[in-house]
Amino acid sequence: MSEALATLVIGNKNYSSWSLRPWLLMREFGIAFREEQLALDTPGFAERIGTLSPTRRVPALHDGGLVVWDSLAICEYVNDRWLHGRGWPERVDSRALARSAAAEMHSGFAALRSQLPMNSRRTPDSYRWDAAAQADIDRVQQLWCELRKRHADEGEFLCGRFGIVDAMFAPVVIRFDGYGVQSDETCMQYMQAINALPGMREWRDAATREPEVIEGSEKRG
Ligand SMILES: N[C@@H](CCC(=O)N[C@@H](CS)C(=O)NCC(=O)O)C(=O)O
Repeated sequence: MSEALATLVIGNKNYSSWSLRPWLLMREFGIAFREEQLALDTPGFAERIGTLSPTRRVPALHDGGLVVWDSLAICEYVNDRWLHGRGWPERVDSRALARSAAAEMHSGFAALRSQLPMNSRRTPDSYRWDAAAQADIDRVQQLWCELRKRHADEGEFLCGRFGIVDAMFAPVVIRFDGYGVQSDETCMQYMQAINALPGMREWRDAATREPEVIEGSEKRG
């Protein structure tokens, strides 16, 4: 008997930056899964989420009887369950750096998150953010440049080939695009590599077609 597919519970593709991370990882590594989408900030979300996620947040992954919540924990589970470690770089030094960067993304950059929320439909305009958000942007770009320089001969992603660390930063690429954040050549090339991923194109295409509008996220700018 064939094994039932895992189900990834996600939010709106246009807005749910946390959902994008494990979704992109699973897509890019060719893992077959079902997705269950709940539109954020709707009565339907409030009705369903309690049975699907212990934190009442997305993403959550259901695999057999197991529920895994939190984007980074899901990426780690995917890595253990299906990727046999390929979600992180092979070399121990690169693996440590990839994990440091992923953890920094997961727990930091509060000003960037709140002032430049992900919105794939957005195009740059006159909206400007404060110095705290700019400091977050500078730090992200410094991190990207350092990792790209170190792994320049190994591939076009942060630590060479695409992995969990890139999935963690993929929503930042959508933010930088949408708000017109100035980037140097190295960061631009990295952003192009992320945007060229088939999974990223699929996510962004679907995001632009979604009808839901969340006022707080659209109004900014
Ligand atoms: N640290 C969590 C954050 C998850 C999170 O905040 N998800 C948002 C959507 S992007 C959510 O579910 N919001 C619904 C709510 O708070 O009601 C993760 O990494 O998965």
